[in-house]
Amino acid sequence: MVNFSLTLLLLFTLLLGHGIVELVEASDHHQSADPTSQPYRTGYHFQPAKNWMNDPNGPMIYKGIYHLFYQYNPYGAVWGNIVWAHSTSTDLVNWTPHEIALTPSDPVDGHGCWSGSATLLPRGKPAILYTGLVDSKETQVQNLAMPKNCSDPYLKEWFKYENNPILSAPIPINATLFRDPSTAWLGPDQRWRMAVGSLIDNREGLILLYTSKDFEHWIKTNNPLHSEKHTGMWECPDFFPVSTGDQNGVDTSILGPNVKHVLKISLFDYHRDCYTIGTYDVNKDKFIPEEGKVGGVPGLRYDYGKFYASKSFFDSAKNRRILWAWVNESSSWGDDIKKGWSGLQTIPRSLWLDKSGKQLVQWPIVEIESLRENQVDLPSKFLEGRSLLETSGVTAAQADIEISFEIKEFDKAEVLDPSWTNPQLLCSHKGASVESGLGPFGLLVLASKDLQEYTAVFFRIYKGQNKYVVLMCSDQSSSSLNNKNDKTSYGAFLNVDPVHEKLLLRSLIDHSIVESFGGGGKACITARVYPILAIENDAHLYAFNYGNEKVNITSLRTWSMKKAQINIANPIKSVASDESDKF
Ligand code: DQQ
Repeated sequence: MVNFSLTLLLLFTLLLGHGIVELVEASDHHQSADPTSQPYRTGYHFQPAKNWMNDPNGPMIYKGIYHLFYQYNPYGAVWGNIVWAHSTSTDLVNWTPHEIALTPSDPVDGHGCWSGSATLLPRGKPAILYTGLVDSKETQVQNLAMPKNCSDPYLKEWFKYENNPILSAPIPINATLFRDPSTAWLGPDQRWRMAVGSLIDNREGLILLYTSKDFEHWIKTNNPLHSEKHTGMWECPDFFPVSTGDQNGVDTSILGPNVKHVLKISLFDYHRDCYTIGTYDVNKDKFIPEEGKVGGVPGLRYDYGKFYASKSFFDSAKNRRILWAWVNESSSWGDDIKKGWSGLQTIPRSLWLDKSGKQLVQWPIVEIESLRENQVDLPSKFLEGRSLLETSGVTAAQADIEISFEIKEFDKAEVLDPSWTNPQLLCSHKGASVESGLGPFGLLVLASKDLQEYTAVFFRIYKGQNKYVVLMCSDQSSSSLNNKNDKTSYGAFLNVDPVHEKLLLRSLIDHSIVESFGGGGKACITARVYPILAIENDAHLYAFNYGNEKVNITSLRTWSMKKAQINIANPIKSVASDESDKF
């Protein structure tokens, strides 16, 4: 196999000498790096000031304020001592930290306050359902918590319902495999429904369903909402309707002919978030997938990279459904402890049903564009085979880039072997270093000047049996000279027709995270990378084409991203009120 770094390095020197590599300069203005920041700390992704963070919990909008709770270890940068930490925002971009919302207390959650969800009850009153760990054996129960003061839009203080737990594991469920209550939805019979993740008979993942008239007393339905054999434990279920007519989100309780339902589960054994689109029969309380299996591998995934334990909520202020997910580190525990923190949340994504009705589409919330500055535009141009194009004038370590490719000649496309059905495997066999007829072409991000380090996000086009097949990859194999990191390559087949459609790619680059959206959000891949050379102002950004056939860049637009104010302000004091809320 060709050593791509070396090849690109030689190619780069050669082409630069011949004036073939262009430097796209729009402005001399560079955002100066914050000298106090660590190279891997992000500028606009949600993370606590320090320590460990995992799942997003209970996202909601209440009295115009966005809330995000999250699984947090107050004492260190590794998982443990789990509480519900809490932050709020008015724009989903800048976040203010609050006091911890839920801390362990015997007997209902003395060993941990694990994941759960928020539900807005009639008259808008919020309630949290979460998993409590009652002993050191990880016995799990479900608990209810309510705000102490509903007139406080920041919902700073919470109390636990006096009759907790509201649920213990039913026979024959193993009580250590019973967790993560979903946002509840209200049926036409005026009963609430709540989904809980579980496992039976060793390998059958399932979603237990409970109903309640008053949100306090819950009864298990006879059948699970859905189950599948040989899939392992299902964590963090999310169940919600999506509109079939437009991109608007809908409230979690909406039923009817204009919606389909989405069931998302987090597959514990594979550490991936899978979903299926289907119909929900509210009378039988059954979810019927339209196609395939929710726990199938390969199946539909929100993100084909590092992305887990996601949770969505309906943003009634802007009529959209927003998705959050935990992005774990790819570094060693030792390095996490040294840097003092671990875990990010994705940029919140709007999510809707694709026109085909067969998959979801995701796109970073529009508010994130308020951080864009120093726009650099490149007019349409051909990128010859085996060439590079640098985009300068932006802070390449903290940037947003959108590129669009058009393909005119398909003759050189490699034939797709019918046995190549696993895109991730294909991307790891055919990384950015392997040239072919049509591709790889895409972006080299967080790249060092000499290309010893880079993360490659790219497309390859194959000749399938009766159509062209587009593969999207995120190749981390050369992302860092530090070999202790997990550098797995990720991949997805992208459901676009390159003959009639442009190939769109957007990447949000933020020091140690690269979130990429292919085909306008039809396939998403998130990667964590820790370059040693390509940090701060030494990071570079290139468009590249390592295939034999030229491709046309129809547009290339790049922005520096400003730093967001995330969890650095002092906690907001709760709004004084005489009102003492009871459930
Ligand atoms: N994380 C939580 C659990 C959940 C898991 C514990 C998913 O409730 O199942 O921190 O990452």
